[in-house]
Amino acid sequence: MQRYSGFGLLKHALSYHEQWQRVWRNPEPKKQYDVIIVGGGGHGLATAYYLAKEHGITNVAVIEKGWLGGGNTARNTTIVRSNYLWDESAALYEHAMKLWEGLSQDLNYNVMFSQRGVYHLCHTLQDLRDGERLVNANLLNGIPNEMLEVDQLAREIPALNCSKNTRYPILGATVQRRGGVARHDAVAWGFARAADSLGVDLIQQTEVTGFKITNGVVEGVETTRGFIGANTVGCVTAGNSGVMAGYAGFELPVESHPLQALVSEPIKPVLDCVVMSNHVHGYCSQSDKGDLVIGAGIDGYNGYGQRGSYNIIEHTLAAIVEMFPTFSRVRMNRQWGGIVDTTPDACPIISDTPVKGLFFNCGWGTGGFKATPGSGNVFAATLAKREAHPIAKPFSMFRFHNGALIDEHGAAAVAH
Ligand code: FAD
Ligand code: PYC
Repeated sequence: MQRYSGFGLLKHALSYHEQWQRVWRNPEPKKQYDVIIVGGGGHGLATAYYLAKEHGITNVAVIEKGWLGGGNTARNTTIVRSNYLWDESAALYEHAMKLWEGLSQDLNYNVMFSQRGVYHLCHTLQDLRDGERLVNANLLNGIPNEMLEVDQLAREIPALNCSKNTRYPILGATVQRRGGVARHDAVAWGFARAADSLGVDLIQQTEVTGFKITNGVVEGVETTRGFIGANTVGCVTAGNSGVMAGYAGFELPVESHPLQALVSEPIKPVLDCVVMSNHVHGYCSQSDKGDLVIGAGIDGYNGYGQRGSYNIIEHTLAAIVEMFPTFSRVRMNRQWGGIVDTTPDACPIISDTPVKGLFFNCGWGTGGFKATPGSGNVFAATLAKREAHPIAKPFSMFRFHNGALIDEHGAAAVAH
């Protein structure tokens, strides 16, 4: 992998970009690969990277219909945490958290992972009980999490309105101090660069339009640039996963919904952590540029448009102003939407399928960014061995046949 010295950076800065080397190649697709990954978001790119790095499988293509990271990966609000309730999901997200903690070094690329703490506010007695249950469940799994009383919370987050004179006064909070944020597009770029340097072909502007399946076995993908063969195909297409399953002739229990976010004009540092409230329903952090990064729940309707409705923005901002009254005078700069694929138990699908050799990694809904390295890591092992990685095993799509659901609607934190 290419490494730049300080002098190298200076030279490139003074060359006005003209002599900058491409960070990854732009190869023509080969006729046949050992593995094809459909979808060049963070999860697809991480899968390709770990296939090459940990399993020595380098004859791999990532096929992306747009540009790398242009889906939910670069549209999300970058919250990373591993405080999930059930053992299966706690293991999955904690696996990811441990990878995040060494990711910049591993990729030799600064993904700006900042463990600034993620707070979940409690506004009712039930919130407090749920919070305590979550903290205890996490501690049993060796995942540090804490319960805070409101006085302590007010000291830690001065901008938060902890007075009793609000519609739903804050009574306490949980805090996962190892949680935080990362720079989303740097995550895509870091994985892309590292995978490319190990020999993975990153094929952009190429849409997969179907699968070639003979006698129930996948043989490759039909694309807008023709057929590309592979006996192992991993589909990592987030909000488009239902469509992709349709191409393969089966149904997935996923619904595609818009999920919106917005950022404000940049302001001076005022919030050095992530604050989420399920109850008034909004969350906020502050980016290194100074923007307030804000979001809430999904738009209730199904759709594939990367936008959303005004009423969600209105409710979200009402919640933010209730939590942080001083933000009422801050102007919003931008709003956008992504398409998230939600499942009935708010947990992902990392699974083989009724088609031999075809695997799906999807259903991350509103919360897959935090899982990116862990998801790629266990999916790569699943593809390489053609057998579910132990952490991935509970997330089989067939749990919706046998009823072994893992209900994480509470810990998913963002309503859906
Ligand atoms: P994507 O990044 O969407 O990648 C899928 C790729 O597949 C896309 O690039 C797409 O173009 C490509 N594709 C689709 N169909 C085809 C095809 N036919 N052929 C070729 N390519 C195809 N998660 C968190 O953990 N924390 C958060 O704070 C958070 N906030 C969010 C806020 C918003 C507004 C949104 C929308 C999501 C948020 N999420 C969050 C969820 C998170 O963004 C996703 O779960 C995660 O990024 C999914 O990554 P991915 O790589 O699976 O999908
Ligand atoms: O999963 O933590 C999360 C999250 C926050 C915002 C959107 N998803």
